[in-house]
Amino acid sequence: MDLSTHLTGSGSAEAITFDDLRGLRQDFTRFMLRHRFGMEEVVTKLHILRDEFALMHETNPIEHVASRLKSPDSLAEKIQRKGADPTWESISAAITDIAGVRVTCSFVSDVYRICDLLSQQQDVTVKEVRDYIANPKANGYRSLHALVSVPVYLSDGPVPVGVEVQFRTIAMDFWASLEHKIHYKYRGAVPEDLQDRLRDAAESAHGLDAQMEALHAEVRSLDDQGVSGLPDDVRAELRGGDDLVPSERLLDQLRRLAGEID
Ligand code: 0O2
Repeated sequence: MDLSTHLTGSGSAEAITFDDLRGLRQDFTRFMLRHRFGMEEVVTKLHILRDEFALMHETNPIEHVASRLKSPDSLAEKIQRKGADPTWESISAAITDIAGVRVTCSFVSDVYRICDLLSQQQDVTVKEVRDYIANPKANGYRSLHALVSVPVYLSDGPVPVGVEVQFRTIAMDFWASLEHKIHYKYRGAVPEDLQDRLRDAAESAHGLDAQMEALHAEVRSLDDQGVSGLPDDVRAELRGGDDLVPSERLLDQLRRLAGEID
């Protein structure tokens, strides 16, 4: 598929016909549809994992799964910025997040665990992993990105489709959505002072993740030692229930517990 034949016809912009435009629109629809199907395949896989954890295990490492197809405007901007050749194949290769899935997890260890569980599936091919948790971006951005390919079975056979899966904790997601809003508000030219504060906030979010992970590990080891008799609501909260932010109530309960264990 070569976009340039549609875009320039016989070499000049004036040569575009309605048939060219119709063809281009059809090709674009087909192109985006494939990415939507690929995205839906990955979302289904993650929902299966989430539901299995929820029904069969006491903990659920997946908090939330969201997905989005890149908008035509955002896609056009990125094609231009990356200087991709005007063919569908080149665009697919250069723009890896046309189909995007975001998985929010409770703890950093869950982020890596769910990424592994998805990556190990037989029909998932991992093209690249970008670990912005181990190597955060200069602005403080943290997330684990897996660029995967999944087969989509169309009427004329299977086609591999690339999907970018972003795995993050709730704290990372909170930070990233705020940074995204600020970035757009200032159209990329974020004032230095705000950039510094965002970097500080990213470090605080990272600190919170580390604290939560440590608490979680401690409680798991208590469970492994067979310590019983914790009130149900405390167990639920410590096991990563609905409330993942360490509320005052949770901290009080922990203090109480610490006293009891001493
Ligand atoms: P949207 O609105 O989510 O679609 P790049 O060249 O940096 O634009 P690339 O090379 O495709 O992107 O890969 P990268 O760096 O892994 O980024 C892909 C996506 O990750 C971005 O898509 C964002 O969703 C997210 N991301 C990466 N860096 C940042 C960051 O610093 N802050 C935030 N908030 N998100 C980030 P888009 O197209 O930028 O945005």
